[in-house]
Amino acid sequence: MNEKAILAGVQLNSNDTAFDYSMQELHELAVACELEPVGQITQKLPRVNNKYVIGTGKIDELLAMLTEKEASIIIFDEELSPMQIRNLEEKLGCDVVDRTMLILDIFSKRAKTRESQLQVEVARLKYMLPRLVGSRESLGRQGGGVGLTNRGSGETKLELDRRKIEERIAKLNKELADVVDQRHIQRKKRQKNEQLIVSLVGYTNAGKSTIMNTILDRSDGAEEKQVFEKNMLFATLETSVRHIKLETNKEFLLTDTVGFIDKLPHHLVKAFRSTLEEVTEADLLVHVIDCANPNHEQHRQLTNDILQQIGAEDIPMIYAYNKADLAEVAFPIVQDDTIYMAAKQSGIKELLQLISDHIFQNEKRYEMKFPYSEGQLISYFNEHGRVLSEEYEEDGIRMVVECSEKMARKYEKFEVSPT
Ligand SMILES: Nc1nc2c(ncn2[C@@H]2O[C@H](COP(=O)(O)OP(=O)(O)OP(=O)(O)O)[C@@H](O)[C@H]2O)c(=O)[nH]1
Ligand SMILES: [Mg+2]
Repeated sequence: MNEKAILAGVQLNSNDTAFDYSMQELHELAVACELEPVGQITQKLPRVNNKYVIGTGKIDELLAMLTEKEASIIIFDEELSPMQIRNLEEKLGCDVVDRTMLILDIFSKRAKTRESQLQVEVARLKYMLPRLVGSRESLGRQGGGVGLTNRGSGETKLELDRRKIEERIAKLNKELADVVDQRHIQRKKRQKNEQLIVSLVGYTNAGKSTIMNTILDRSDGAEEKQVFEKNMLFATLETSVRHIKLETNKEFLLTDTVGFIDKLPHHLVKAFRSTLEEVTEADLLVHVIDCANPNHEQHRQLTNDILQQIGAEDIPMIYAYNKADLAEVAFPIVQDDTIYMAAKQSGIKELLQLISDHIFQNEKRYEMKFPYSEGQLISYFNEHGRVLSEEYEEDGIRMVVECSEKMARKYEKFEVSPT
């Protein structure tokens, strides 16, 4: 049976819908952590109470609710200071956690690749570090309290003093650097192939992985290539890359990325920056938005802010307003660089057309001549550029191909100068 939890939040100056939505999201985060939210306490305040976050009157209400609902944990929507956690736990006699801890917990449970595991571990330790202040007792509680996975292991964490944690962070960072190097090598290989890269980006649960899978279905449909999609926050934690070949024989690489969320712990933003690096190398971004979500405009802005932070703001972008079937919007409709669609019903064909219009717009026809000794290049062009015609001549093959400028530039020396 899942542990029962009560959600708590302070409404500062945000409007009602944004606040309600944030609490709703906290609910979903709690469920994703295998907790069962059984009640909620909110309060409008001009600013957060330093000592107890909420006012003392509300604390009494919380105490009553704890007993009535038999809950054993309280989750605050705002990031709590070490002091606040200690004060609240003393006063309420139960575990107190915040949104950041939930997110760290979800990430640590779902991280699959060595890289993301290392990233999450570093983020957790960094979050823990400033919380190792105060009495020995609180040190143990705090250490154990970071992330729900480790709850109860306070005893062992007690021995980890500040320096040891710092050493561990340094060690993990070193290992992380090696893993990232490895990935860079992989990526270089891809670049060598001059492949065009399209990245799906956007808020968590918008439908990025679903769009990827639907495109894969149309491409060659191999089951094992499908990525994980689910109606839960942070279904995807790793970037996956898939090769897409269109009916027109044109090709590109499609990457699915980790979704963004409001109030993402900044240690995690930093930790995931390297995963998101791939995004900065894309030739085109497809920004997926759940248009049935009442807060989609905020999600759009937040995603654009993060894209700017990671240096991806100059990459051309198209907007895919997904889940139009759940909103009162007609679909599929394409307006300039925006498409309204429903990944599970229709619009994928139109989306692919829009993607093609962007990434293949630089494609031109080139006439090339390859000596017979360049057999590999000949098959390379057959696979990757589209060969419109070929003529076998004495000293080589003369081909008219349609390919990107990027690719043509690389094989410039084989180009037949127009006479
Ligand atoms: N009704 C409807 N549901 C959709 C549509 N597209 C995706 N979904 C559902 O939305 C949920 C989330 O989809 P995902 O593809 O996992 O979302 P994501 O953007 O990859 O999410 P993260 O990996 O968490 O960032 C799933 O339950 C999908 O079945 C759509 O067009 N209409
Ligand atoms: Mg996903």
